[in-house]
Amino acid sequence: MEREFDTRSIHWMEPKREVHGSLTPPLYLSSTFVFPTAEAGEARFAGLEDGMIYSRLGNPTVAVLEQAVADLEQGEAGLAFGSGMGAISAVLIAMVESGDHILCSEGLYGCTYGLLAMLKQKFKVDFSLIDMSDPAKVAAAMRPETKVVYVETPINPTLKLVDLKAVSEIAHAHGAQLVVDNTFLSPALQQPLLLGADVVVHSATKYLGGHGDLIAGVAVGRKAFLDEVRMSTLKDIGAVMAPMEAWLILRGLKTLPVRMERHCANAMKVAEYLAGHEKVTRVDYPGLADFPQKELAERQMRGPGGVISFEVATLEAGRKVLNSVRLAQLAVSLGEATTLIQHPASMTHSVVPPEVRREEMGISDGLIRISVGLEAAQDIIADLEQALAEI
Ligand code: 3LM
Repeated sequence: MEREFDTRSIHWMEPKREVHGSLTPPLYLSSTFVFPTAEAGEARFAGLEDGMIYSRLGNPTVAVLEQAVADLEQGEAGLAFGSGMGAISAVLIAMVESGDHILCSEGLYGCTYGLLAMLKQKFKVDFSLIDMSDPAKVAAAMRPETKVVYVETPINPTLKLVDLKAVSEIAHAHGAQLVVDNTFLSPALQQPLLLGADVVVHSATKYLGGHGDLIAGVAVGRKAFLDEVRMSTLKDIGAVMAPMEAWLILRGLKTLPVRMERHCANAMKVAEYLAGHEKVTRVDYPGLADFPQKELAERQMRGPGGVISFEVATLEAGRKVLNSVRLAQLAVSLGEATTLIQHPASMTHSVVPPEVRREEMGISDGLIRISVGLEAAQDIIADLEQALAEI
């Protein structure tokens, strides 16, 4: 019988417990691996024999992490990277060539936008951002040269959602692949491969690791495709995950479902508090009763996640809030135990040209993003209460 997600997030080690029966995975801090014979070395390079070669091409500790995340995302294989951007760039570069087009959700993490702008300028790979709330608009925006549909859902930082099942059907009908950035929810709350996505990418820096102590990325999808990425864009561009990072993420995975439950419960309380505050003019959070895509959130996600965006009347008022918090930490990143608060327009999305940011992505200058942590909800609320009182 297939075990439940909460069990699988802890019991990924058993078949691999080869050294001394160690409960946790051995940490192989080795850059290279000794071949038993010249013939074995040759066979490993030719892909005719399994076995380690060099830690840029694979590492036993990293391999445990790749398998564990693939299992949680219900994919055939996983591939680890030195950062979320390492995963996103390697996957996209492996999928496209000059003259191709990438169709994207209207909002994207700032550096993902930066990568696409660079691919367009230097390598003639075009991209467009479109509102995907109506699948008909996605179908209309597909071009003959569209090879990839690239989606964040929920979108960083506006929390708008994309219907993955509908969009995957459109992408496949046009011969394109769907890549989904699942960073904001983690596989505990959303499993895009089961909804038709071809590849899932993660900034493992966030909820997968969960403790704000590392930078890492993972991609999950079909084994044949990820083998190709491993031996091309990962191997030759080289954004590899270090074994220590893999080990720390494996430790984080054991508490992923429990952490996500608490992130969601805390964020729900904070969002409801913010929604009722007279100085808060807008709150975006998929768990709120009046969230515009409520039906989709309930159909596609197992929980609304831990990130909330909200607005206050002016940019100056927003700065006041950021400078007045005491418990929440004024920092970018998200998905860790500590509550983090930041200003997308001047921080995470500052690389996006202001007109694209405001008009296409819907990120107003007054928008504040909060990654609700695992502290007691009443303490997070009390902190926001005193900070909002400073306006
Ligand atoms: C942030 N985000 O604060 P790394 N995909 C998504 C992300 O949110 C991120 C990445 C990929 C933030 C980082 S801003 C300088 C700090 C949806 C990162 C990239 O390469 O692991 O950082 O992941 O929103």
